[in-house]
Amino acid sequence: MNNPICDLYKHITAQSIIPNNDHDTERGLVSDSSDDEDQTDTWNVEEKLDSISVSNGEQVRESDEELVNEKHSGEKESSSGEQVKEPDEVLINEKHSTEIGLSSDAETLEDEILKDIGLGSIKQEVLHIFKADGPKSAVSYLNENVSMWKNATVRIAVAGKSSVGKSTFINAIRDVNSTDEGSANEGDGETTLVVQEYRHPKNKEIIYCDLPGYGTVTMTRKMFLEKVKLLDYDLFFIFINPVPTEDDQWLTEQLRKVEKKFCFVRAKLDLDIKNHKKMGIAAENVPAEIRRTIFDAVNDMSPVKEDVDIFLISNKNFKIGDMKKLISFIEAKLSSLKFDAFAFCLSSIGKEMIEVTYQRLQNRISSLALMLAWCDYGVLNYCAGEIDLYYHSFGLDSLVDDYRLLNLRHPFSADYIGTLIDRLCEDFPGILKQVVPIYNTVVLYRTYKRFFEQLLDELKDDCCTMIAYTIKKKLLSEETENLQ
Ligand SMILES: Nc1nc2c(ncn2[C@@H]2O[C@H](COP(=O)(O)OP(=O)(O)OP(=O)(O)O)[C@@H](O)[C@H]2O)c(=O)[nH]1
Ligand SMILES: [Mg+2]
Repeated sequence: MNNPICDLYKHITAQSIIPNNDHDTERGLVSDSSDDEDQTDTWNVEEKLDSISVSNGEQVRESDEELVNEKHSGEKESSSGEQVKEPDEVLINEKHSTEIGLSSDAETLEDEILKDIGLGSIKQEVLHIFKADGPKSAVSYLNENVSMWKNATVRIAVAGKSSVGKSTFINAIRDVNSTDEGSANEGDGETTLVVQEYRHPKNKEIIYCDLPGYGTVTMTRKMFLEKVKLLDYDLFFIFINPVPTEDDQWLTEQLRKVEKKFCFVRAKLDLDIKNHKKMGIAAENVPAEIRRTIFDAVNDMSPVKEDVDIFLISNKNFKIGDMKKLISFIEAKLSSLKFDAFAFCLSSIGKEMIEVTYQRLQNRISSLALMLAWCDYGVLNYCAGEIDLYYHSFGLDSLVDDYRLLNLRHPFSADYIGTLIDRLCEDFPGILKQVVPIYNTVVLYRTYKRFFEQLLDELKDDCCTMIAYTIKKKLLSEETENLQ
């Protein structure tokens, strides 16, 4: 059977093997970071992989005995709650299984696939393709499954009258400051007559479109419909304040006609809470009151009493109000593919959003691991690409100087990603001495899964540390500005 060990083997022989003495699991996948190296390199997969193929060193393990005696810490629970075997233990079991032959591999793999909830609805399909057309076809299918989000375009229309917070929202959700290049002008009160597109800095295919105002002399409803092609958008956020206008209501009718999803968004909740506090009304009662006022207005205007989704948020602080619910609404309305692309750009806007990004990345691991286990070439490229995606999605690839202060587990640099890949290679011990003639697919599958699950958990922790630090730094600079 073909397997990626050929690639890993090439990689191992090309690198001098890092002594294994300190690779305990307390600090995670890699226990130490090389402080002297330039950690600010821009990561380039091709470059790194080129550097991997430079040959030197040939330190190998001495004996089978050494392999079996190697330190391991017994069974371990993966983030999905499943019991995962340590590689050495798996290896020993597999060694036994190679003595009795590899015929059980296919059966064990089938069991493994069927019980893996991470594969979701595709498990039957994958098995069918594997059995009918072999591992190559299964790899193509899985590759498409994990890569398709890259082709997704998400267009979110942001509509509403002037000063309701559209531009501020478009900046905040993209983690763009009002002074940054590509930011939407906040508070200028200039009504735009064209659709203005704002692309996400992390993924240019996530596009927020600031729609022109409607129902004015310069932009009649008819002109609006000519200019704005409603079918071009995945979702519509209609910003309102304090309640929807008749023009907003008219827009919802147009959207219903063409079966486009929309919701009302009411920003500035922070201001409402502040103002109500001054009047002696408890903060926790404010959202319910605002919501009731909006529902009353909607019901008065609309002859058809339909449920409408309303989200109360603060563009100045996404922790306040319904931002998480708004994200769940987006998840429910977008295809899974599009939501992946959307979620991979979310983590930088707050700790609550990190979880969304994390979940979507975690959902990929089973498909990825199975693909790698069946893959017979390009494994290192896939692994590097996945690691790169984690760093990028968690915003950990743009750290410049500050990370040194944060003591992150996996500080970003091209060299460091090479070290992570080295560690993955070390998860296949004994290969150089051919203690095990061949790794079976189940071992590979479990090992890849465990590696990516652990790395993802640790990078999520790094992301939380970084976001907490960024928020603290921002608050400090605001305080300093206020004092001046
Ligand atoms: N406190 C607070 N202020 C907000 C919030 N959202 C927007 N603002 C402020 O409200 C003002 C108007 O916001 P914009 O985002 O420019 O409004 P807009 O809907 O884009 O307005 P036009 O471009 O004129 O259509 C700005 O001064 C913002 O700083 C919010 O959630 N909280
Ligand atoms: Mg604006």
